[in-house]
Amino acid sequence: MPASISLLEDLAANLSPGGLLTEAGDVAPYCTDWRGLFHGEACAVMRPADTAELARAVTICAAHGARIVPQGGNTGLCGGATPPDHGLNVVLVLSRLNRIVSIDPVGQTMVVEAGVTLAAAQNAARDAGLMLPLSIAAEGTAQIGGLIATNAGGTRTVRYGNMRELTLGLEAVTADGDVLDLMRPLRKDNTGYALKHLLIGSEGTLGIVTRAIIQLQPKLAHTEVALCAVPDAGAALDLFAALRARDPMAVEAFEFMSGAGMALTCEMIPEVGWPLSETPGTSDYVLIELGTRDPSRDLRTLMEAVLEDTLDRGVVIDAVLAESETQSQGLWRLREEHTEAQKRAGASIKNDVSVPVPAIPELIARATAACEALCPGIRCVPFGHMGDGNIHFNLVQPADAAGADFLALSPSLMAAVNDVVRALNGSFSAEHGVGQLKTKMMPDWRGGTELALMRAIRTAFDPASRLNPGKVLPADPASSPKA
Ligand code: 2HG
Ligand code: ZN
Repeated sequence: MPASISLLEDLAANLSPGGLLTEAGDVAPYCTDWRGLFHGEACAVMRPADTAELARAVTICAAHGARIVPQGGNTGLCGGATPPDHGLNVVLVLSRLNRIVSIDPVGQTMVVEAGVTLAAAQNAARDAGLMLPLSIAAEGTAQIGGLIATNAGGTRTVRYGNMRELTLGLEAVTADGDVLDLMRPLRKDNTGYALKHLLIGSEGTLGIVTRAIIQLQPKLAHTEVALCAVPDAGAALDLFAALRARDPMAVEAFEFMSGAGMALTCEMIPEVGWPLSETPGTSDYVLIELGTRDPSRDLRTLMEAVLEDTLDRGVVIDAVLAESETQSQGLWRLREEHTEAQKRAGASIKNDVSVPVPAIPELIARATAACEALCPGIRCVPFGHMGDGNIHFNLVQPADAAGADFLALSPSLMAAVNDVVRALNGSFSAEHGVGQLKTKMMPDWRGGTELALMRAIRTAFDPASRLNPGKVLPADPASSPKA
């Protein structure tokens, strides 16, 4: 829908220089997602410089009936930051809200604006002798506001929790342009409903996160990183149990990678290097990071003891321990490049699912069999956060198939995986959110009272559904369609 001149004039008059993009060529990059799967339309991109300016812009959009699509680093995988392909949409980019406001070394907290990248926030914490314990592959681009809006997880959730657990307070702008100040740096605050927790993970449908107080941790004194070859996912689970039995607090990350995923990563991105003697893909793999804050603690002995025991029992086939920071990074790269490698291999379907941790081997076995039956030649690449029960059960097109033909199978392949997930008491979206990719699945998985309450909450925050329209909740058949 074309924007009325007065909307753009009002926005231009209220945003500081460089704060409004209206040329089609400037707007276009903000109307598609990182994977190029979703495409939408917007009449403009707003880039406010601070909360006050952002709130003014939101008020103007409300007055003109324009819908707002907040966008952080645009690294999401469910189309949550891409505007719809119809209606009067404005993309709201937060990258100019990029200040690290303060760090409290005693409370070990950081006040940060929403547009700061995760890497910049991590570096600032590190410079202060602290640690921001959230790690994701896209941390150089992903922004704090988006991470809160999607309740991001990543590779350290097993030890520190998701973004929800790290967010002490936040500030958000509501659909009407009011500033909701929840910036309370408190670990204890039982004063009514926890609005902060409603906003976290709401994917920009309840408010736009503009600032936050993040709980930091003391810096690690040292870490040990190992890559292990294991016969299968069951053995990986056994290894996880063995590590946790020795010291649950030492496990900073425990990441599973199937042989197929590792082989694909080494094939698509050969510069990752391969540290084991076996050919990549011969077995499954686990990346372990142990960490301690005690400089005198000998983690190497702990790691070696667990590996010795599991090698003896045939739970681990082979292992390599990093001897330097560079080698640690090299081993991590084998894990972090999985997503990029799958992108390069052609069309892929993402199933970001979770099940109770002990059910992971069964999930992988049953879902693999179901997908192979539906699509011979399909490449199942389950990998991810085994310690959290969160597996990215991704599906890559057969090498000789057309991408479009493969994507046409998406509904049946996703249903096959999700049938297994449901049977195992899991979730169809563990980490990446619902976005626009999975709204249709909500009635089936979160129906009845749960969905009705979610709709009521959405209406309470944003009665006209103007914040991030078409995300999280499917259109309500009971109400008339909105603009
Ligand atoms: C990761 O764990 C991300 O690396 C992306 O959540 C996973 O590509 C994916 O599906
Ligand atoms: Zn993940």
